[in-house]
Amino acid sequence: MKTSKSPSAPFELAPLPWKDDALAPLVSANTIRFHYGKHHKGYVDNLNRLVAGNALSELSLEQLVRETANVQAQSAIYNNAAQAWNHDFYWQSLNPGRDMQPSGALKLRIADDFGSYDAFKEQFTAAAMGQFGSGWAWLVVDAGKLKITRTANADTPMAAGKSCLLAIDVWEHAYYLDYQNRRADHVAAVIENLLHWDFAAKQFASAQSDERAL
Ligand code: MN3
Repeated sequence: MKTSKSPSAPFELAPLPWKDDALAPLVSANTIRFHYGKHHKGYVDNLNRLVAGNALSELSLEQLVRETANVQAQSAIYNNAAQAWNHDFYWQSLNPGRDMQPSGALKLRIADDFGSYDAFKEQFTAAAMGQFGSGWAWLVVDAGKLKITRTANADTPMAAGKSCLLAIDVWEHAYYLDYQNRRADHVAAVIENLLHWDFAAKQFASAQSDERAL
């Protein structure tokens, strides 16, 4: 956790958790270089410009997203802050090791809340495919249960207090260089091969301890 912020750039572009070719060929290094180096960086740079000299720059990124959600006058700050947070989260949701599967407590809860791992994958795919235009598909904990949800544009379940476990970016910039318009092929590649179940398990454990603390 940072304790002091740079006045000109209070929000930082966190490094990727793996090398830019780590997900290739399913997600190419070229896609990652544009997606992280141009799109994600663009959101962080815009955000820093928008909050320069503003008390909002003192907040953590998560606090800033929650503070500006649904505030019309701050929609530009919200959109860039939420996209900065969503992308940080998304990179961690992806795992260069292939074919990781849910395990332990999370595996049991997937069976309880979705019926089976296959049913979970079907619902996650349907959410990613059913998002019209730009947005995100999510695995979240909502009122103690695992749920699949989707959000449009920059919106994020985190703003509404839900605990996120995994995200899939379905903006075209996430897949167009590799798959052109074939979102289904990209989504299948991510869900079958790239989901970071150890990260999801860590998020799940922390969501449960947050709930016990309530
Ligand atoms: Mn994106």
